[in-house]
Amino acid sequence: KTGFLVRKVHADCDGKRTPRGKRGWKTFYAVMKGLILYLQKGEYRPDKQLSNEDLKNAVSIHHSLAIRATDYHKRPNVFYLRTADWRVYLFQAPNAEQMQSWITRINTV
Ligand code: I3P
Repeated sequence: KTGFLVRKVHADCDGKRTPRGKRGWKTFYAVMKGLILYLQKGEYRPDKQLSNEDLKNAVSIHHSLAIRATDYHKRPNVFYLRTADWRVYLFQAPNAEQMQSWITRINTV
């Protein structure tokens, strides 16, 4: 599965609140490959190589949980992703259908 997602980092490893200055929303082209969600910055091309920064932004989906962010009202179509090492991301999908599709895809790998 692929598509544009806007990401906010809420908690780092072990659930520690991500500090100010690193909590802004950023747009990525997301590519789910096996148990990894790759987040590519910049213009999307199918043949584009992942940069070192892209690799750092990759999220391990193994034992993670995606859930609709019903308590977050500032943006629509947002879901939480909590990873096995207790990082927490918010992801905004382009529409409700895409949001649901990402949630299902992440939770059924
Ligand atoms: C954050 C940025 C986010 C905001 C967050 C800020 O600042 O403005 O958009 O989240 O608020 O800390 P920075 O880019 O300097 O990290 P919201 O859009 O959800 O308000 P927060 O600290 O209350 O999460």
